[in-house]
Amino acid sequence: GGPASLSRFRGALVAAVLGDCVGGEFEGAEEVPMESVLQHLNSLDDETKGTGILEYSDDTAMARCVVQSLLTRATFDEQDMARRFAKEYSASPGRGYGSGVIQVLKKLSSPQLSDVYQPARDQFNGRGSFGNGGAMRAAPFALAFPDMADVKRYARLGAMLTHSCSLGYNGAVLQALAVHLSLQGALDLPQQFISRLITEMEEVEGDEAARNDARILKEAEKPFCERLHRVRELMDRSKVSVEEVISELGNGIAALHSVPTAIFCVLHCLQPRECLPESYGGLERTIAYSLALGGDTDTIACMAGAIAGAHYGIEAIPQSWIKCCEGAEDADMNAERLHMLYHQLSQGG
Ligand code: F2R
Ligand code: MG
Ligand code: MG
Repeated sequence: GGPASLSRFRGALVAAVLGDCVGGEFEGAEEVPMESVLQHLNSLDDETKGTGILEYSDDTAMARCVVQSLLTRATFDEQDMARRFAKEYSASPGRGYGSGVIQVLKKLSSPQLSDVYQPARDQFNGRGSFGNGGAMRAAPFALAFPDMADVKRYARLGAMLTHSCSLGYNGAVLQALAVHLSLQGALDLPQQFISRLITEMEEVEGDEAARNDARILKEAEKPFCERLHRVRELMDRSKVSVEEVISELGNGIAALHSVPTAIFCVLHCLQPRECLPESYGGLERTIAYSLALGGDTDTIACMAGAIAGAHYGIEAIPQSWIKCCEGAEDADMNAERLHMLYHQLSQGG
């Protein structure tokens, strides 16, 4: 489809859920042979194997809250979103949440709470979380707001409800920007896509809070920009091993060690790769490759899935995968509603 087509919205939201559901199998594994990934993905096609339904984790649980809040309020409403996070956690606490964020979600359910951003600020002795929990649920901001300034502003605020460290919330901004650009068809020109992201993140990481956090945590002056430069370098190499990707970009639970990695997965899989079946299209390649990196596989595949899904559209996603994943059909329906909201807002509504 053309820029911001319904197919791209559906692809983004559905592939994010698939990445989370199929990635859960390998989350935390140090090494994941591609053979095991392909076996896992093949089992989704084989009804006789009775894979059953793969459940979604915190990544999708929180993204669903973001979606419902944006659709109900038709804008960003921090009180409403915070309430939904807290309610969702208390209804289903066993979705594999990060060990720190649980404290925030419990505090958010208190009726006495006056500032919904305060619990996040109290995390990690006042430093705030740099985990990827803000980024893993950032895609819906790009699907609701057509204006890039809104995408940046609201992805940041939405993440700050749980992640007050700039290395956490700027990961969410980067992820939302990647989905925003992909929706416009920007992945047709991969070099320009990465340059655009670097230019935007130069500005985002230029603020004082970000510079301060980077200095305290002994990271590069603009950590996400530095990682995006590494992504560009890896893209230019004729051959890249999984080990090199992990050592240059990471595969961990920090936003800095997973959002640029997810972006790399999408870019690397725009073309067929020797290690992946020829029968796979780009979306299937992206998900499979994300899982083969090991580490935080559900979250990296979820974020890569959202960016890739916005590029390839819903038609690229195997029906058998959709049928196996909890929440995928809901995501498809919600994508249609977000598409309507996006186009209403783009007409000034
Ligand atoms: N939690 C997991 N996976 C662990 C295994 C779960 C297992 N399947 C189960 O069911 O038990 N996955 C999910 O967590 C990630 C998102 O985490 P989020 O929301 O960012 O949480 P949190 O707690 O804020 O941060 C995660 C960890 O990062 C470290 N950390 C963060 N900020 C820190 C700081 N300022 N100083 C020191 N450490 C910091 C801590 O270890 C946090 O616990 C996703 O992968 C999602 O899938
Ligand atoms: Mg998870
Ligand atoms: Mg994870």
